[in-house]
Order: sequence, then structure tokens, then C-alpha cells
Amino acid sequence: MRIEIKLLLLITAMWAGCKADKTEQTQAKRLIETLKSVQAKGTLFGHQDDLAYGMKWSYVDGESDVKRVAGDYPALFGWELGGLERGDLKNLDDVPFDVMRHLAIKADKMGGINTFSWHPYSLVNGENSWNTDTTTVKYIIPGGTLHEQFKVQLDQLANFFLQLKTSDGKLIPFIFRPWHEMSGGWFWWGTKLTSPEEYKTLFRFTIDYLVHEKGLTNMVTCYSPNSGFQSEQEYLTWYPGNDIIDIMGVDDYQQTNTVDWPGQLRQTLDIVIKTANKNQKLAAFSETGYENIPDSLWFTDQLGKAIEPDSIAQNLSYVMVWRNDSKVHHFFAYDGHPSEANAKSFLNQPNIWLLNDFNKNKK
Ligand code: BMA
Repeated sequence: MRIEIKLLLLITAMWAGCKADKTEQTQAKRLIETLKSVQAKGTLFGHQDDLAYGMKWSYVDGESDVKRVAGDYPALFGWELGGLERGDLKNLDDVPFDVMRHLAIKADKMGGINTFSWHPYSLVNGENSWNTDTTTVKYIIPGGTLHEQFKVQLDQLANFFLQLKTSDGKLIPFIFRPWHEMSGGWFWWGTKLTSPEEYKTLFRFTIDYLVHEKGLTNMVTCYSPNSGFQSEQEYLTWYPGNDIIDIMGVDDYQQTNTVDWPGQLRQTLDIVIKTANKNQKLAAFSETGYENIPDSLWFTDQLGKAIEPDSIAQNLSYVMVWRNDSKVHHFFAYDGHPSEANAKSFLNQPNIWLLNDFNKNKK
């Protein structure tokens, strides 16, 4: 082949590659831009596993506990990937990955946003994320003896993410929130077994690999320590870097009614929001709830009070409550639950957005 032709083919291939990359980049950037454009107007409400199952029902097309209580779907849909990394067909809460893929595509089509958490099994002892008997992180990061196996785990995730496509074949944007609550000691990637440096290496590698090796340029990334930090510096102890993170979040559950939870939470959210604004990132309340909602006024008087001040409400992109599992626990109301009416009035506030509010207001 003549050298000019070879050169021409090479340039064409490079151009096609760049173009594909840019289009997908735009998908992730567009999601960030959309969230930024509505940030001051409304806070999206999210619910984990909302379309898959709820209290007393599972896998019924079109169902949602949020819709049953408030008349509309959440604007943000949370999903859990634990088990996918070892090739399981269902996640650790029994949600089949095929169904999850289908529902996440549906959520995107309806105009919602998908966010994925991941509680992987340890490659060292095969135990779940909550088992802290054995150090894992130092073996799976670059240079570790299990690093190649960790890459295979990430390949499994990438295969799933790459199948999240619209009907015309475009990759859909989504939020990925791995390695959360590292500030606590309850996960194998948490403070008990992992140094901040090892943690940052793990997070950076995870994202670098998924974006640059696997082409997941439609992925938006969220950092979410558990509450308990008292300063910006402490909040950033495990921060993998501005080039890796798009959303600064926090997880915080109410555990008891004997403390001023909204007051403490406001201080926490204040730190997250100030840090996010300084770094031009979005801010999110990535996970919350009060297990089984023992307080019938929880939504307005606890959660609502905490996020009420303008300085918080106008800066918080979303708040997501955890899952409603009939057998294990629930964090959102359902028909007949004592907090049903209260959940509805919380969600009826003009600046707390369900799917229709979000669709009406976004560009
Ligand atoms: C936890 C609990 C567990 C669940 C896990 C992952 O908070 O809800 O029952 O397995 O999240 O979804």
C-alpha cells in the first residue's frame, strides 16, 4: 500500500476514534450540565431499586413505591452491582442483572438518572463487602498480586455498563458511586483495613481503567464518605482528585431520635456543599434514610428540616433514600405505612423534584 494511502487511512481512523470519544464525552458532560442547570431550582428525589421491587410486590411492570405514595416516579434511580464482578446473574439482593439493565434503560428513557453503587466480594477471601477479616485493597491495586484478577472484575462491570444503550444505540449517561462510606470501618475498603493512599489508588485505578481502557466516557463519578467528618480537610482525606470526581456526596442515616439529626446533618451538608462549590463540582446527599421509618413525620421534620435552608436546598443536586425490601428493611413509605401522608407532603414541595418536575424543568 502506498504510504499516502496508509497515512490517509490512519488519519481517518484517528478522526473516527476521536469523534466517537467526543460524542460519548458529551453524554457525561451533558448529564453534568443538566444537573448544574437545575441545581438552584430543585433537588431530585431518588430511591434505590425503585422500579424492581417494593413493599409487598416485586417485578411488576410500571410499579414503584414512590409512585404509589406520591403519584410520580423518582427522578433518580439507584441500583446495586454487588456480585456482577464475579459473574453472578443476580446481585446480592437478588435483582437479576438482565432485569436491572432493562429497568435502567427504561428509567433513562423516561427522563430519569441512574446511579450505581457497588458492594463487591473480596478477591482475597471471597467474603462480602462487610467482612473485614482480611486486607484486600493492597492486593488488588496496581502492583498487588491480585491486580490482574481485579481488572477482570472491572471488565465484568464494563460489559454491563456498555450494554446500557438507547434504542438507537447510544450509550446512556449514568452516575457510578463505588467505594462509598470508606470513612467508616465496616467495608473492606474502609479505614479499618485501608490507608487513604491505598484507597485513592484504588479509586483512581477503577475510574481510569473503566474510562480509558473500556471506553466508558458516559460515566459520571460520585465520591461519598459517610458523615462524621468535621472539616473540609477531613472530608477530603480519601478524595481521589478533581480529574476523577464529578459529584461530591455524603451518606448519612438517622440512627436514633435522641440527637438533633437535622442539625448535625446541616453542618455535614454545609461542608460537602462548600467543598463542592470551591472545586466546581456538584453536591449530593447520596444515601439516606431511617431504617423502617419509626417516625411518621420523618420526611418533613427530619430530612426536610435538614435540607431546608436555601444554602443547602439550592446547592444539593439530589437526595436518595435506600431500598424498600419487604423482608429486610425499608426506607421509603408505602401504602398503609404511618409515614405515607408525610412522605407525600415532603415530595409535594415545589423544590423537591420527582420525575415530571425534573422533565419539565430541564433543558
Ligand atoms: C445495605 C442493605 C443490605 C444490602 C446492601 C446492598 O444497606 O440494604 O441488605 O444487601 O445495602 O444493596
